[in-house]
Amino acid sequence: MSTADSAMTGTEVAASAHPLRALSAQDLRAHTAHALERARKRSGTLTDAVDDADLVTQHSKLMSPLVWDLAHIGSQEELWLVRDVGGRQPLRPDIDDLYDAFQHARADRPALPLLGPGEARAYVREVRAKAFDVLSQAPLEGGALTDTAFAFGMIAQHEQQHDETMLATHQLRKGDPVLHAPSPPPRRVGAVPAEIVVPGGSFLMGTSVEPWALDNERPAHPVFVDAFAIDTFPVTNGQFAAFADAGGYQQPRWWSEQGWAYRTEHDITAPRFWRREQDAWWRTRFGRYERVPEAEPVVHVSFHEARAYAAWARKRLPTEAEWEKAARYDPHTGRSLRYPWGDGEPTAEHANLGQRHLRPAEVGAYPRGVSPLGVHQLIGDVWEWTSSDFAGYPGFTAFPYREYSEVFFGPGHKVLRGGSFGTDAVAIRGTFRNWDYPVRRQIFAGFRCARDLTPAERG
Ligand code: AVJ
Ligand code: FE
Repeated sequence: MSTADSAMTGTEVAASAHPLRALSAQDLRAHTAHALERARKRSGTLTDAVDDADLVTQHSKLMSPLVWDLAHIGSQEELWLVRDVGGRQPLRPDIDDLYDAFQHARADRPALPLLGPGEARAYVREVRAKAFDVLSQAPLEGGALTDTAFAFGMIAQHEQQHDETMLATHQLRKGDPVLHAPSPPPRRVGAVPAEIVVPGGSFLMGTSVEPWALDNERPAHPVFVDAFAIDTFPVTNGQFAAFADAGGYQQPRWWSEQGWAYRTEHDITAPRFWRREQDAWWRTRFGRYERVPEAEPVVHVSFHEARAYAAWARKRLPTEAEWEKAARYDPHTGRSLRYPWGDGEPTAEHANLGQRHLRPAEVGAYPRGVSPLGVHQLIGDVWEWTSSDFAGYPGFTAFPYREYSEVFFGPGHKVLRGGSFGTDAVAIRGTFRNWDYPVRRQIFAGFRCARDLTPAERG
């Protein structure tokens, strides 16, 4: 960007000030190895929690057997790190096709001649040993794949993304609890306004300097966003229950045509995993049956349900640009931050991430995660549906493969932002973009509302 543009539309973190770029080659290798090890520890937790029979079972037509995710994690690591970056011989060229997500739909994967649990575990171990060997020798600058260890960061994110998918499979599985974690912190902020006004004007969306950002987050580009109001917190279970109890699921006027057709066809009357008992809503959560906690963000709602709630509340969903401006824009400097709280990496004090807890935290639980404008819990807890279709930014170039993002661009997928309690820190940023079909509910998705300003508020 030219200096004149920067002055008008703000900048992002200086490339030289980026925490990863400031590291020595040795420290960057250690940081990268740690990210890969953290992902592998989590994959172990998710797959060791159940027996072998369970690992090869399909718990839902929407999901793969856990053993498929595990070997697919290894297969991608082999393709990118061992073969591509490392230039090494393939370990298992014979299984490439089985673990190519584009060759076989999730529903068909159990019928494939997959590696068994023991074979899959041995395979990912062998791949990892080779990948670490490649990491110890690869130059971490120069080529686009190796620059700042990009491909290694991409693979750590890929494993964490599948770990979140496996966590969603756990939520769908029947039976007693097998995953355990402490409760998240309670609300820790006092009275705050219900909505925050975001001033109109340009801000810098996306990134051109974030070393491990994926292709769809690039490049940074100025976007004009009109003044609007956004909810301080994600919509809670208590608020969403009010919509359901007021007959929101029975009244077509709150729904889009597509949403109403979907609601009717599947007879949807509440968020997935909820059940109405005599006088209260209950839910199943990783094998536990419990009262729906009012103060937590609602989770397991589709885009269509989110949109209907917003219409009922006389609001709307934010666009993706609005969400990102609320999260990153610092009105004091005009700069776009890496995270709502600043440019520093997420800690346990900033956000509910990384499966440290098996649920979203109450709204107000993360005072240190607040954005400069005063918006809370944009990162962590629940993915947030936006009203935007998934599309490439101006100047988008697919990298390193079209099948990560580009083949999903179009009106069929809606963008989700911010990550959930099941998203690892390596796989979320202020610029990170997730996407899914508007009917999906098994993901850890909720939402917050936005609205246009009234003429009086515009002044
Ligand atoms: C970005 C979460 C939509 O899981 O489908 C995993 C990530 N891409 N393997 C997905 C991904 C290839 C992707 N999402
Ligand atoms: Fe994948």
